[in-house]
Amino acid sequence: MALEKNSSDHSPVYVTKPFLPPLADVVKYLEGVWDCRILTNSGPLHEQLENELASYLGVPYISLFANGTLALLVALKALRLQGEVITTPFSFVATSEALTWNGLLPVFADIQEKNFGLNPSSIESCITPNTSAILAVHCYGMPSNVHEIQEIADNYNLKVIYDAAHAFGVRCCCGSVLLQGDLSVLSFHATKVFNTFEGGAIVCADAKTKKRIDRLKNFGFVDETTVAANGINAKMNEIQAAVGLAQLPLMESVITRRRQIAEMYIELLSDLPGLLLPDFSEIEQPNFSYFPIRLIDSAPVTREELLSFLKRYNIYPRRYFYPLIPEFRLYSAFSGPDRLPIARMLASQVLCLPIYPDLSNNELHRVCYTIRKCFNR
Ligand code: T4K
Repeated sequence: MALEKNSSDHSPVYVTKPFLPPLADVVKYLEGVWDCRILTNSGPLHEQLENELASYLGVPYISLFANGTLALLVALKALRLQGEVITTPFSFVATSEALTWNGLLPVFADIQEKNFGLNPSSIESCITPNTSAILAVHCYGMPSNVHEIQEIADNYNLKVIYDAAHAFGVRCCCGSVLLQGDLSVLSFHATKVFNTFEGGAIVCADAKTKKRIDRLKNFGFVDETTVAANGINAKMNEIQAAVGLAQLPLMESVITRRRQIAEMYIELLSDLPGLLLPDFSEIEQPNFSYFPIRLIDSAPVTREELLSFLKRYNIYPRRYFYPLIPEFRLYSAFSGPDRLPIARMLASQVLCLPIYPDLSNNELHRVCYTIRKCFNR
């Protein structure tokens, strides 16, 4: 593919732009809401979206939430965890915040270059008698080392929770990646592959667990007069569900367009020295939620130099995830980044390039042309 220089367009290109279904499709659902006046508390659209998502994702049970962070909070609560939880330093801060809000101690293990996920041997070295669980992230939608992690969990009697905020629709060798571990948590935030403006979900394997999760997200109510657990209000409302229902039928085309963009980036950037591109080839069904490139030592420019250069041309990639969570002052007491060499290296190298269905080929060429210009190529 020949790289086209498009100098006439200077409009901003952000790391992502939310996908939206046709407004008329959302309005059709909203007319029903206006008629029946059930706005929230497990209304008909909420129930319909749960059913349609379970079937689309190929999972047995799913509970919808107001956002992914509340879903994470409730997932950890539902498992009645205590003490220490081994987790990744290389994630959005919400992953650790969900632990500390539950009174749990995050213990940061190192990650690996291959999939940006927790390194099983580093997990093992962090286990103490107080460890109750592993909270791993399928970073950028790349499946974690699910078999090794489960083996460790089984050996030490630990629960496994996957923060699958980036992993909507991803399938690994054993089917949906959301079936791994005890619970998986999704985010449907505006910036995600599938969005309900704000939103999230917990995937679980059995009806009893779903019931517990559903009670926890509704203040712990069992019935009108009984509160059985220290719950919270984390329910998804009917407007969010309407957006989700209108969007779900379009997901195949959304992911296909994301794939095309990823393939074009690979074609247009793969010859640049010191620039490593993400490898989706071993993932059964990737979702291309992010496009993380890495600038290693042999690149002619640093990550920061490339970032400033692109910004001058109105292109705004993001350093997901920099700084590492334990480098935030709030978390520095938990564990020093000195025992996290790979995480620290990756946090200094990664730049997530714009990837979203509405990114035009012209915009993509502009991004690649500007990167090449910064590389003097
Ligand atoms: N676990 C993981 C691993 C996560 O990545 C996240 C969220 C969570 C848990 C928590 O899930 P939620 O509670 O959020 O459901 C964004 C998102 O706010 C956050 O959801 C996401 N991870 C994180 C990786 O990225 P920011 O601070 O980068 O967002 P922001 O506002 O700078 O948006 C990025 C770009 O997207 C903007 O430059 C423009 C574009 N944008 C954004 C929004 C919100 C739009 O065009 N329209 C919009 O409405 O955190």
